[in-house]
Amino acid sequence: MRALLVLIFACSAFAGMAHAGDLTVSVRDTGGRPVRDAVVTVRPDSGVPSGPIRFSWPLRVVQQNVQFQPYVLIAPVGGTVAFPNLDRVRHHVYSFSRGNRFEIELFGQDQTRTHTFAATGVAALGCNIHDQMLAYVKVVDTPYAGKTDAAGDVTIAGIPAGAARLMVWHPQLNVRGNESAYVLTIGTGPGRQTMTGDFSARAAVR
Ligand SMILES: [Cu+2]
Repeated sequence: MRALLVLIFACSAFAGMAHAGDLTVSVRDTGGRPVRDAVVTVRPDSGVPSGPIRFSWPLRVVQQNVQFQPYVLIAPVGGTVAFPNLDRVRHHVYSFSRGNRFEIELFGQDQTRTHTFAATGVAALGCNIHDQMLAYVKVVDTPYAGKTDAAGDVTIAGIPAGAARLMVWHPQLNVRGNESAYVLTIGTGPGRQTMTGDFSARAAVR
């Protein structure tokens, strides 16, 4: 009896997975060139799982060689991001972005500070000392999110099948809010979508 129950449970778990698809999104500029660091998010009409969102990448923006790394970080809403300083010089990290304003005053080599991002949206990061330092934290409320690689592609796995809303954000995407929305249907198995846009906008000025 016990074995039978386990089997039924295993079958229903498998059936659940069969109703999900992997979506690969290719982001290109109007010249057909790949666009890296575009944030792709998918929100199924059926909703997103409850509970905290966990991503496979570290929630961290390093300061090294007087630059932020990475240039774009995707963080879940409510997520705490670490800001380790690996430089010998001090940095003073800030964001004036609505909903995610914060300031981390001067901190030096091998020191780490953290900030918890309470609102969805974009936090443009700067440094009070070094004007050229610029990075973005895209705060999202869906686990179905990813960032395009150097080839302009990203694959988001395990999206529930059905109608969904796809968003593509990039600091230079020349549309309102630097973000475009699409409606699509997620099938079971692999799917592909190409998004072409004008990426000639100036990065956000603070
Ligand atoms: Cu700095």
